[in-house]
Amino acid sequence: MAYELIEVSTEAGKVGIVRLNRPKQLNALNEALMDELGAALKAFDADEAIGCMIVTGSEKAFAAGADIGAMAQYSFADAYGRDYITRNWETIRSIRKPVIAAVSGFALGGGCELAMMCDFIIAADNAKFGQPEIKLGIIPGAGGTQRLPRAVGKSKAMDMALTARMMDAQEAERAGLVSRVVAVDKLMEETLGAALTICEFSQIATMAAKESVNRAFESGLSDGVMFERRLFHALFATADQKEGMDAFVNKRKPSFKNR
Ligand code: CO8
Repeated sequence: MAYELIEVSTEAGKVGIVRLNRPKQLNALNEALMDELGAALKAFDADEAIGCMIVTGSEKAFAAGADIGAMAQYSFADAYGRDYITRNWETIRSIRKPVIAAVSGFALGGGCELAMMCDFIIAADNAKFGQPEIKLGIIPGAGGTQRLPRAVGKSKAMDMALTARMMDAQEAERAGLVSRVVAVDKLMEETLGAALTICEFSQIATMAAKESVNRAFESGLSDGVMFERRLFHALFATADQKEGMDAFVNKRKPSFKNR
């Protein structure tokens, strides 16, 4: 598929990279871009050689939100009845391999929500996160009122959703929204390092780890722990578990085959 609004590349044949590419609109997210993003991530997910994906933007903007110009004249019938805007936003949640958001600059509204739909966020020191939808007479529509409180707690999430203030990278790290903050010129190097590390492990195990951590947000503790236990048990049926433990016992580097 030829892409117009994203750039797609790979690193070392193992890491799939999607760069949002609407620079004049600060990577505002429209239907066509979300279709392309979903298609690219699904293609990487289906490619056995790819072990991890990165979604990133430009230095100035990861994404400044859903495309306000496109939405401005939508009616309720367009938004709800015809499912404009929301139709293709959840594709990223169906991706089974790890997806890292590398965020530089603005991650606002749908941009912040997109970053939160990734498995973890590595932020450049110039990153700014926010849910400013209230200024437009709407509220977040892609998980901002749900994933943000789970990440940073009710008080900060309310503060951001109700006052529209932005959170800088340092505050986002303190609050638990992002896993690391790095200098802006080191963002891709650091994120690729994390992605390549993930690629060294068994894909089956990394998918199971992702699925199990995500389950923590969908279930009570006992159910979540039982879900984890079952996946843990299941991994003893893989060749990669034998390989990983044999390599440790024999003091050698493991070579996982995703089997
Ligand atoms: N949509 C469309 N165009 C945008 C957007 C956007 N979200 N953000 C910026 N742009 C455009 C500007 O219109 C401008 O275009 P032009 O040059 O043609 O005038 C260009 O990008 C550059 O923007 P600025 O001149 O404003 O740049 P500044 O550096 O002065 O400001 C800001 C940068 C602070 C990011 C500012 O552009 C801004 O506030 N943008 C809007 C942020 C916002 O409100 N985001 C939330 C949008 S609503 C949303 O995301 C709802 C998500 C629901 C998803 C539901 C799916 C399930």
